[in-house]
Order: sequence, then C-alpha cells, then structure tokens
Amino acid sequence: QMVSQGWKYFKENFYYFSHVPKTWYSAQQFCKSRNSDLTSVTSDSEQEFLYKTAGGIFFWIGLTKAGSEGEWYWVDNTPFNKVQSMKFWSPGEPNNLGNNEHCVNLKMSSLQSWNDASCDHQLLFICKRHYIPSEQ
Ligand code: 2F8
Ligand code: CA
Repeated sequence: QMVSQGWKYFKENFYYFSHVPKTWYSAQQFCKSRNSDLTSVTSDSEQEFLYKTAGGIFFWIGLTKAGSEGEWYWVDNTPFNKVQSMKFWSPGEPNNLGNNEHCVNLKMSSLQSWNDASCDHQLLFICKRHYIPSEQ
C-alpha cells in the first residue's frame, strides 16, 4: 500500500522523497498529514540510504534550531547527538550564512552531506514514518 504511493522501506521505517518543493515548515506539515515527520538521521547506514536515494539533489531533513541558544534538534523528537552527527555535515557547515540558516538539507552525495540553509527556501524533502511489520 505505502510502497505503491512512493514510500521506500529501509530498516523499520518508510521514507517518502517528495517530488514537489516546499519551505521547511510546509514540508513538515505535509509529512505530519501523512503520519510522518521530516526525517531524522541517526546512523551511517541511514545517512547512506538517504544520500544515495537523493541522488545529489537537495532535500530538506528534520533538523532545525530551537531557542535563543540555537541548539539543533530533530523535529521527530529523536535526541540529537551532536558528537556522533559531526561527520554528517558538509565541510565548512553549518555556517549560518547571513545569520539566517536554521534548517538543514542533504546537499552532497556523501556521508558528509548536510548544509544549513534558510528555512524559507523551497526544496524537495524526505518524510520518515516508523513501521515494524510485527507491530501491525
Ligand atoms: O558554500 C556553502 C554555502 O553555499 C550556499 O551559499 C552560497 C548555501 N546557501 C543556500 O543553500 C541557500 C549556504 O548555506 C552554504 O553554506
Ligand atoms: Ca550553510
């Protein structure tokens, strides 16, 4: 059912790679309407699955900044591991260009692929939805 609607299964989650660009917040609203969130990334294998499927095209992921301290957090409430996530940033990122880059996309086809960018940009995006067959 979900596969026929374009969702891809990887390690107990379904992922939806959009074909229509949206701002980061509109993308998250779309994901919510499909019982999902913009994707978190918590392992090398997940990062590899995502950048390979993205194929060098920019996609929003579910990482954004909160509060006056500007700490990164995952919109799906997965705890953000700053140390383990260091290797996923593109070289020189995050650079908060123009003091206005508070949302993150997959930019490069590489383990080091994340870039912070303005949340107002319209980009393709990736939703993630937990799914374990035995739970159904
Ligand atoms: O060189 C990295 C730099 O490239 C762009 O700015 C020129 C990106 N801007 C957007 O994607 C909007 C920066 O985020 C990025 O750091
Ligand atoms: Ca940047």
